[in-house]
Amino acid sequence: MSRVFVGLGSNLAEPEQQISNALQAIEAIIDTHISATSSLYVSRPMGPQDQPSYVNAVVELQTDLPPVKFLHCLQKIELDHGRERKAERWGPRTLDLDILLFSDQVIDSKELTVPHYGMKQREFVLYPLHEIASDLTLPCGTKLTSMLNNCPLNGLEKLPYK
Ligand code: A4P
Ligand code: MG
Repeated sequence: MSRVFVGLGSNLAEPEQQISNALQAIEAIIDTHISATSSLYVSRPMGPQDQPSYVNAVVELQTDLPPVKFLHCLQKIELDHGRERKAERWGPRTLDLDILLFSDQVIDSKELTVPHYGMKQREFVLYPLHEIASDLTLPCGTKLTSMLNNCPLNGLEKLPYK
């Protein structure tokens, strides 16, 4: 079993519902079980500013799948939920699922970079991650708490629990 963290993001077509549907779909991946889910957070768009705010969350799960196979399962869920890949970098999307951490593995292949390349700077990743795994340390030895201390909230807000 590998302990995995996945970041979820959406800013189109009822983002809260998108995240909730994605959680169900992740739980349905073979040999995979969600063990913790953060609150939902509203965040300012990173990248082009002429797009709606995002809803973000992070889940912890246990899986028996190898990393690339697990990535393909996530990509299928993105497509099943109306994700269209457009040319604009960091443009709006119905659903984005990023593998943040995969146990203590360091992966740098054409398809997959783990830990996720942007996670150390992104408030919409670090704060939800801290909510469910406050004592986490990255494979490089950096503590989550020290990354948080260097990461302003940038308007990030927790949504009320539904
Ligand atoms: N890939 C490599 N490593 C990974 C990984 N760890 N997890 C590859 C998932 N995929 C990984 O992804 C492009 C390729 O990355 C995939 O084919 C996969 O093989 P993509 O989902 O097609 O493209 P993308 O998501 O548009 O690009 P990118 O650069 O990954 O964007 P990000 O980093 O996902 O950022 N603002 C707010 N507030 N909240 C957000 O969640 N998200 C983005 C997208 C922009 N602005 C945002 C947010
Ligand atoms: Mg992505």
